[in-house]
Amino acid sequence: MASERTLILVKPDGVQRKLIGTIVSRIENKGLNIIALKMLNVTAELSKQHYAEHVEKPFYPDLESFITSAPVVAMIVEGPEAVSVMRMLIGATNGREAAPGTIRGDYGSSRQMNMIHGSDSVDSAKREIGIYFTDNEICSYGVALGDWVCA
Ligand code: YYY
Ligand code: MG
Repeated sequence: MASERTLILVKPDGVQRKLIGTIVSRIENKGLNIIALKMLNVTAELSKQHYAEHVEKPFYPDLESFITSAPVVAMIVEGPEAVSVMRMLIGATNGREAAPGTIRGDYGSSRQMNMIHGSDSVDSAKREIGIYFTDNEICSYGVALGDWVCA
């Protein structure tokens, strides 16, 4: 089981709706490690870097307006198969289609305002982590309970 890192954002709607703690709790309860965390304002330039695969799509202008509209919380989450585990916790893109029990399924009913971003592959995660964090902002550490939670 490979340990992976993934880039997670609590998006502007998640921050505005006071869901930072709820989302952090879900990640911690799952047994994954948060190894970097900060609040920041996403600029238009940062948005274009992050969402490079979507920049030419019709929904991109609205996505950029939304993601730059208020602060986000960026995190790096580490653990066994962290990329796919976080995508499962997050749920489908559209909150109306996301399964109950997932973060998007439990808290949202919007396709655009879906509260949380998670990298979709190990390669995307590496790229996105490099956009949001410098090496000296990352604190990788072990936890004594790790073998009991994620073995
Ligand atoms: O990875 P994920 O966030 O689940 O979806 P993506 O297909 O990568 O799209 C990124 C982001 O763009 C999505 O979270 C909502 C928004 N979006 C949209 O507003 N309208 C669409 N038709 C597709 C995506
Ligand atoms: Mg995506």
